[in-house]
Amino acid sequence: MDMGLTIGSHDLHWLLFITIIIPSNLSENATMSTTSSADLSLRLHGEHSEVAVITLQRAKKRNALSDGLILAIRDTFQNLPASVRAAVIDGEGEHFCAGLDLSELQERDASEGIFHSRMWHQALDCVEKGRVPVIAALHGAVVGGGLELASACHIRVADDSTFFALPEGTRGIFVGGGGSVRIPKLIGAARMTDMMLTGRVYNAADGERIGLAQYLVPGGTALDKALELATRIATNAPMTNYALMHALPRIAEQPGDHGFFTEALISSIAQAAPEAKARVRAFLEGKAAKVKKD
Ligand code: 1HE
Repeated sequence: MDMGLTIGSHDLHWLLFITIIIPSNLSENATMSTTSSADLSLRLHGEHSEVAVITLQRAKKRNALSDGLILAIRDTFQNLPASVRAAVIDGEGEHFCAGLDLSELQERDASEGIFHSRMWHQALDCVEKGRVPVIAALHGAVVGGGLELASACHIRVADDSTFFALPEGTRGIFVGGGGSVRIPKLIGAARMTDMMLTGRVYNAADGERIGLAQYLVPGGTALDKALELATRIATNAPMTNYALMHALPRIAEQPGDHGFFTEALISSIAQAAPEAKARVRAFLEGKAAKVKKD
């Protein structure tokens, strides 16, 4: 049993008391508000409440990730309402996230340090390997654990105020929230090593160029773009989204021959779904959208 997965959670569950209020006359693109802890909110968007927007709300501390906030992220992604088919995560104020709450950084012995890191791993795993695709809407600082959180998402949209850094190197510590696994997959180990050794900061354009974000948008529009993408993703067949989140990353790490076989299995499961058959039939009958040049 990995005790680190539950450390400290018993006294922090109050942080995520979510009340969902369902208006009877929900119109298209309406926002369904929910309330939660002071540090995290969850709101539902769309005609069928199919998009969840999860907002870090510690602007005074630049959305620094306290243990309570990390556990609230875990609990929120584990307990998304059944209607939700895609999610967006953003941050209130001028920055997405300043990383680990350094005021909580304590002297830990090695085993306590492992448990703390494993708590982050479990929480961010709930983002990456949860039920629905997650889009990070980025602005301002995306640093340290903030970049680790963003890298657990499936798509990153950066507005032009965004900057990326891994100040762990200069603080005498190391990434502990899964960054050493996820960030090299985005930008390569050499670039991550440079960021940590030298404190290099990437601006939004360079961040997008090297792969820290897939979309670069004008200042103040990252949430709009993320919502647009999430709304579109929510219309995909659920099995396709599931395969992309759970099968593709595993296939990419398998030896080629194993990957081909896993691909054959998951593609046969996806195409056997009645929804997939209906979508293909709709195209053949001229009732579905063609692929268009942008
Ligand atoms: C914080 C934190 C924090 C701000 N923990 N309190 N992360 C870092 O090393 C980044 C540290 N933060 C910064 O470099 C800057 O704060 C920012 C570039 C993000 C924003 O600058 P600015 O000028 O807008 O804000 P500020 O005045 O520096 O901060 C406002 C308040 O937030 C201030 O507290 P106040 O009581 O004086 O108002 C700051 O102390 C507080 N604050 N960032 C705690 N991170 C799983 S391992 C992950 C390891 C890491 O993430 S290490 C990297 C940590």
